[in-house]
Amino acid sequence: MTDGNTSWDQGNISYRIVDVISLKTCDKAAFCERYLQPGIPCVIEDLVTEWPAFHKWDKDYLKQTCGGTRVFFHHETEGRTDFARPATQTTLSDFMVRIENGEPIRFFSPAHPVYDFVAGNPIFTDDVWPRTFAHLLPGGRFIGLDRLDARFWPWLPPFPPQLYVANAGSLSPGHYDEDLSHTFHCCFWGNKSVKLFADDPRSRNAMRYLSDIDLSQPLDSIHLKRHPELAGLSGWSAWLRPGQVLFIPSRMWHWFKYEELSLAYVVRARSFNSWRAYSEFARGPQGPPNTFPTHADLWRRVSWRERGLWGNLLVTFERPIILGTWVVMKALYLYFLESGRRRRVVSWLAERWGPSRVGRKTL
Ligand SMILES: O=C(O)CCC(=O)C(=O)O
Ligand SMILES: [Fe+2]
Repeated sequence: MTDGNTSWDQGNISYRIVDVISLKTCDKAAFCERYLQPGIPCVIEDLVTEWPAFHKWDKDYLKQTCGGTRVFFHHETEGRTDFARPATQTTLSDFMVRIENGEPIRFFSPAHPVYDFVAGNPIFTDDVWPRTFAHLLPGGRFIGLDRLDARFWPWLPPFPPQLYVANAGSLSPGHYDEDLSHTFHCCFWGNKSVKLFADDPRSRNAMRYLSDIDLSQPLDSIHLKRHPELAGLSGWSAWLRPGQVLFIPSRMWHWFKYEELSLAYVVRARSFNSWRAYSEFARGPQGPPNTFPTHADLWRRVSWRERGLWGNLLVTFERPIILGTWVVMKALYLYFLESGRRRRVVSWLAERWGPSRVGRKTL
C-alpha cells in the first residue's frame, strides 16, 4: 500500500480504490461532474436494491418462471471462454443446474433474438427498472432516441441490456465496450473483482497485450520485460458485491474476475448525441458492417418463419447489405474526416497569412 488504503501498487501497476457512492448524497449534477464527464468509475450502493429482480431472481425463481427457455452457453478452459468450442444450446433450468454444480460455463449474449432470452422474457423487463439510470445521465437525444433506447441496435448504440452468468474463477478478457456506451453493471449474485483503466492511445498496445492476463494477480516481471511501458500504469480496482452497481464510463478498459458464481444485469447508455461520434462507432469493431455477419450466422440457425423481415433480408442479401452499409459508413467517415481536414487547412492558412487574407481566399 502506498497511500493509506485508497491506492496501492500491484506488480508495477498502481491502483486507486473505486469510490462507493450513495444516491442519497450524490445527485445527477454531482455524478456527471465527478464521474461521468471526467471518465472516472464508481460503485453505486443503493440503485438496484429496490428493484424486484434483486429480491426475486434466485435460481428457483428463474427455473420456475422461464426454466424451459432455450439458451446458448459458452464453455470455459482455465477461466477463459473457449471460442474454439461452439456455444451449446440447452434450457435455462439445465444451465442453472450445471452452473450450480460448478461446471466451467458462462452465459453472455451477442444481443440477438436467437441467442438472447433476456429481451424475449417478461421477467427480464418487468422485474428491472433500467429507466432509473435516466436520472443520472445527461439529457439530449439522437435522431429522437434517448440514451437508454436500445431498439435500434446494431445500427445505433447502446447495446441492449444483457445478463452475464459464470462460475467462480471465470475471467473476462480486458476490453472496452466498442459500442462506446457508459455501462451500469448491476451485480445480483456473488462477488466479482474488477480492474479498470482509462483508454489512452499511448497505452493501447499495452492494454491489448494485457487483455488475456489475470490482473487480479500481481503482474509477472516477464511481462514488464516484454512491455516496459507497463511499468507505471495507473488504474482503478473495485470489489463488487450483490446489490451494487459498477459505473464504467465510456471507453474504460475493464477486467472482471468472478470471485464466486455471479449473475449481473448490465444496462448500457449511449455516450454520444452527434453524427461525428456516430461515425466513429460505425466504423469500429462493433459497427454494423462488422456485426451483421455474426447476426446473419445466427439467423441461419432458425427457420425462415422465425427470422422475421430483417432476418430474412439479412440471410438472403447478406453481402449486398454489408457492402451497402459499409459504403454509407465510409461516406459518413470521409465526410467528417474531410470536414476535420478542411478545418485544419483553414487554421494552418490562418496562422500563416492571417484571418483576413484566408477569409478572402476560402470564401
Ligand atoms: O462480467 C463480465 O464477465 C463482463 C462484463 C462486461 O464486460 C461489461 O459489463 O461490460
Ligand atoms: Fe464490457
